[in-house]
Amino acid sequence: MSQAASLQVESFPAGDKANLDCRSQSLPQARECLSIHIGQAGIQIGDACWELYCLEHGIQPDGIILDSRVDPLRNVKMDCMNASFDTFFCETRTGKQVPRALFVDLEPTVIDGIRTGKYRELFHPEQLVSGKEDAANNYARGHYSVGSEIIDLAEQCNGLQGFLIFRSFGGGTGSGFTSLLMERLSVEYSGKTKLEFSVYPAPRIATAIVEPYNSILTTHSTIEHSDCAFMVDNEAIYDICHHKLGVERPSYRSINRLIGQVISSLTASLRFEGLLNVDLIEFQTNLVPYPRIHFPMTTFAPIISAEKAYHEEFSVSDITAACFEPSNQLVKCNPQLGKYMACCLLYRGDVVPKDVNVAIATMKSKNSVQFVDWCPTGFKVGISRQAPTVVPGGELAKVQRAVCMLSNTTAVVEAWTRLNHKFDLMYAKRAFLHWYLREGMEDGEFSEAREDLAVLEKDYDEVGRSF
Ligand SMILES: Nc1nc2c(ncn2[C@@H]2O[C@H](COP(=O)(O)OP(=O)(O)OP(=O)(O)O)[C@@H](O)[C@H]2O)c(=O)[nH]1
Ligand SMILES: [Mg+2]
Repeated sequence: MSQAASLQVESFPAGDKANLDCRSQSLPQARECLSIHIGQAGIQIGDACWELYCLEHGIQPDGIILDSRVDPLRNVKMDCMNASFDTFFCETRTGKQVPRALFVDLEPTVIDGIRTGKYRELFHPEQLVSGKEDAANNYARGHYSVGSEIIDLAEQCNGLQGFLIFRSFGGGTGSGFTSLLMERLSVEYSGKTKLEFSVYPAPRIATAIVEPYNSILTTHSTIEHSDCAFMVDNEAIYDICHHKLGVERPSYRSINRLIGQVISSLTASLRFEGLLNVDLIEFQTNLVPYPRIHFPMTTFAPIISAEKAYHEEFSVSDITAACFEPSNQLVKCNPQLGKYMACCLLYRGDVVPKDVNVAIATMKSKNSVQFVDWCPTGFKVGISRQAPTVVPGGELAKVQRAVCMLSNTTAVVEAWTRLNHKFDLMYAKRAFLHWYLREGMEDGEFSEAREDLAVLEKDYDEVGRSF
């Protein structure tokens, strides 16, 4: 339950374990991304993401690419020439596609779900790393060979671009283990981009009362190691699934499928080629004006259930406008209370630049979209030709076009303020603190982390202030 404070991440020795030889077959400058899925939330979201990536690229659960010439049952429209998915998958000598991914947990049950699930043959067993049950009770004793597995994956790349890290802020593993791993990655792979997809705790779905502690401790220790963190707030997504997709009591499965869809849009530019394809890494450069102000808000549209979609058509203007509606946000906060520093729109599917320009001009003319004084009212746009794919049997409708907006707005400070307040209520009474102290943490680490978060609130306040 507490932060995995003293867990060791094995340092990364130059290991050359006999492994798959799956270097990118194509160009020498291939820009591979390694995904690391940590703890229950990270792993289950990973499951949803890789399922969708496979469907999008026509890869079967056993890693073999469906070929329309030999397989008339193929229902995925995939344009092989436009796919550059070797950034996310590596091909073995036998022609099997293996995700460039690592799943890590301190206990085995969640990863066992992957080991026995539909996609069990997709992953190499060494990519699924879990601690032994007996070690799970005492994180301090945990010692895993995660480091060497990362080296193996990195060695299979021609030009490693960076890491995508998936985890929850609230879980012990998601917070504690990730902090340690990010530190190590900064040392061993300095200069490589590290992007995070982090689940922000939601009171209605939170499983542990100590989540505010874990969240603040991990934010403090990772803030200087992470280049950009996309927060997904379970409460916001729960509401989207409930209100927009008509799911009465959304499960993690529904929530994760929606998150998967959003992450697929974010990473589409890295996995498909295209003229107006702007790299996620390039977006991130535009999104982060100061190193610490790196928590963009994510919005997705259209979010519509399969039943309703038959009656509705969504134009580029419709979906662009929907990105400015709070009900489409993946984090609960009121953008009207803040100012934008940067705004990126990632379209996919049947979208032409002319329509995008019109839609953006309309949004700019509205008073509700306010930018900070020091930043031009710039929108950065990317278009990926590949329309979204949906998981068969899922709630989300198949649409011709979709957009994901990443905006760095000072309004997200609301999410931090909320969390800080929850931390303060417990910390004032020193509630649950003994669990952490028993693991070897010190009281000072709590006050230091909390002070850092207070500074973060001030930072946001400052960047939003007029000259
Ligand atoms: N979106 C989403 N959130 C999840 C999922 N599983 C857990 N969470 C959230 O993650 C937080 C709990 O952290 P976990 O990821 O379960 O914990 P962990 O990283 O495995 O760490 P331990 O405490 O060591 O088990 C809570 O806020 C949960 O609501 C999931 O599949 N999807
Ligand atoms: Mg867990």
